[in-house]
Amino acid sequence: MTEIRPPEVHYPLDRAFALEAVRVTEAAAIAAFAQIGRGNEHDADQAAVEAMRAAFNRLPIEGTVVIGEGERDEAPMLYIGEKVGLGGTAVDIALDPLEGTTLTAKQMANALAVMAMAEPGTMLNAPDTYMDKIAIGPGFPEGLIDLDAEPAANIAAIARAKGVSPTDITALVMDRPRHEALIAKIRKAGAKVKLITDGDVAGVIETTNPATGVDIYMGIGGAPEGVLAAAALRCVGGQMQGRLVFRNDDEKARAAKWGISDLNRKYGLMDLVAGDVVFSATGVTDGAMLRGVHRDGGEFITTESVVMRSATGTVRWIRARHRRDKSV
Ligand code: VTB
Repeated sequence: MTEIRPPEVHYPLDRAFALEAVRVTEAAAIAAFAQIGRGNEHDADQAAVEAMRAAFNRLPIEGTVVIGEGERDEAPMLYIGEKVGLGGTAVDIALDPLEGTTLTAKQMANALAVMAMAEPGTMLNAPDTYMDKIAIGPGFPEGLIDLDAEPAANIAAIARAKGVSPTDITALVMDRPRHEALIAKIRKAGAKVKLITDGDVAGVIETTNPATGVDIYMGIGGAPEGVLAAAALRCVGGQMQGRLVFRNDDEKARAAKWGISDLNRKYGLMDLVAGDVVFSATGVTDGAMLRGVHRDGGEFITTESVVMRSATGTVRWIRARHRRDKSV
């Protein structure tokens, strides 16, 4: 007699946790809400970190933080290597409970709570250094842009691919003295520059949304933020390259500690996040992509989040109404 077996069930982790993921970033964003506009970056960050950690610890995962708040000796919570969750499916986690602490403290646009969960061992264990990044949204021929090409060449390539003039192209760059030459080159190439003060995870994601008018992200931001942005692009589509930038030998030693041997390596999107991944972001302050946390009426708090899966490319926007008198 043939044995009857149930069909093999392949239930990938990012499918199982796509809707759980949003609770984690919602919790961090709601906790940061009370700190919006209060000029206190430390308290804003701490509130988000504590809430995010508590939310992770309610999930049936065996999570390992690979991109976190810092190394164990400098971050009391959600440090790199910390284990979170109730136990269950093994996942690696990249997180930034408050991407834009200054934006939150000053009540400026685009602060987010973000995190990505991926199959173990598939996200770059980026040290807390800088990363030179270039990114574009989906729909372009593979290999269109190159981190090592001149800005004018990248701008010309994207203009050609879009069938427009370089003068119609907008590049998003962080407003930093280190980008003076880059900004000048972009403008010389004819393109416009949109400057942001912080929050380059949201900045990279802007390239994927035609409504923002941003065609390309360029410049040096945080390396951990680079991995988080890559997780989003893996889901929504797009191209990205990055290379770690070190300011001193101590930073190089940190990279070595996380197993990076080629310090000059140019990472492609799949090198930054190789496995199936789920990415979730909740708006803290109102922004280009997401509305921030608001208190609508006396007892409700509203949040807006986006959750994406790389396996299917599904992008879900989730607007939630939370009762203030009940826990998240
Ligand atoms: C960025 C940005 C962050 O740090 O990666 C940036 O996304 C890089 O560092 O929001 P510098 O501030 O030194 O340029 C933030 O602005 C702050 O963490």
